[in-house]
Amino acid sequence: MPHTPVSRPASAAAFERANRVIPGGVNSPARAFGAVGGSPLFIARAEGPFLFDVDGRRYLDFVGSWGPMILGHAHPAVVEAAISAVKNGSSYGAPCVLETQLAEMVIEAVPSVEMVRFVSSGTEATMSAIRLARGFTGRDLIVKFAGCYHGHVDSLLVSAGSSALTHGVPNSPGVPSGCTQDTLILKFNDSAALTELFGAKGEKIAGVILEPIVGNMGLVPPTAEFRRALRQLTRHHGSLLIYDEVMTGFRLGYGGAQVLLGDSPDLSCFGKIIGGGYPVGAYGGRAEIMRKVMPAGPVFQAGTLSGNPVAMAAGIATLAQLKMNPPYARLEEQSKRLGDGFLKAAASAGVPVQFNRVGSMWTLFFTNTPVTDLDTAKTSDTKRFAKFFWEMMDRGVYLPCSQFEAAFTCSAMTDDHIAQTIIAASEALQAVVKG
Ligand code: HOZ
Repeated sequence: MPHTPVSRPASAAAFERANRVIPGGVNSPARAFGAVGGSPLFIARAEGPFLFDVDGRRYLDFVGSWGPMILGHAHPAVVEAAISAVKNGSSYGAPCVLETQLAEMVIEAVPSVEMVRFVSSGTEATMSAIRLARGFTGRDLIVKFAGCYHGHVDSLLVSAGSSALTHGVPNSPGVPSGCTQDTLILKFNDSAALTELFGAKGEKIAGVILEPIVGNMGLVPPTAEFRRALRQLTRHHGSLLIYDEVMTGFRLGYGGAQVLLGDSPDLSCFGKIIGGGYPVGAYGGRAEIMRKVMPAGPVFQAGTLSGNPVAMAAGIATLAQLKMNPPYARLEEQSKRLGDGFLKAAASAGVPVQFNRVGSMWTLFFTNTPVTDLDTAKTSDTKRFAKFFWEMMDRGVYLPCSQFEAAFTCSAMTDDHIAQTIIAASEALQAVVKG
């Protein structure tokens, strides 16, 4: 089907205006379209599987606010819960029962978590988890993997994925070398390097943090051997294994990646879905570790808006929906169909691609090299990705604006939406070949 590039004057004007008062016009670089060029969409509203921009155009949304919107936008049960919570006041700076209720739901769903502490973002969750790992073990070293992104914590902003990678600053200026000198970087899925590092420094390693299924260099699953090595080595050396499930938590099954994989980390970080679209983070794990957190123990961590009642209510409503009416089997089936359609379309257009997927998280990489870590992710043709991105946008499909971000299918999508997306992708891939 022939198509003319779409202009979006209202978004372009809104971006220009924002650029005058907000650095880069956005409040998080992932949104800036830096890797694909042009102006980001300015969103007027969202409903179900759709975003509506300020130009009045509608898009099928495969970003879902970078993960939280598994039920689609403005799900009636979540809206109702948030409205009734906000009517009771927006923030108390004092405990409320909603916090305990959400904590109980997380603990019930995730066997490795016996106690949980709520914070306000994924960044806060990972920052607090590594502080706790250090406080608990009395050691300093933290191991992370190239291409994994754990928010913008100073000590973890090394070889970082997500927008740090997209914008070419995997090690940001402004982070003093003193903050990162105790962070050791390894290649994801490299069990041999992990074994060697633990052989040399195991007794000094406080913890190993990873996205168990990575979303922040595009979707990259772990090998079984890598996961086994992680658990065995950390256990043997008394280091804590920390799963950053900010993206995967309650996304890849009720609980998260660890429930899907049958893994048992010592600490886990959550965010996104457990706040139902409101600002939330959480970290949790075995009670003996969590009892070191102040005021139960000496490891300091605090926050005025931590356990915010509106966010708690939205999180409770979201988890209740996911438990009562689990969407996971259907998301798996639809996302698989989408991937099969993309692969068929790419083959017929003659575009080499890899489709990496676990459940409803996926990435179409523009490379003929299987993607298993950051180096292989970087073999992708990002120019082809950018062309594909805009061709999809112009056909009403909103994808993550970087090759190095996972896309998300949501439960509000119908079989027709999946079929329309495959048709859009076939046309877009033909356009990619023409350049
Ligand atoms: N953590 C999100 C997915 N990579 C990005 C969100 C953001 O940085 O705005």
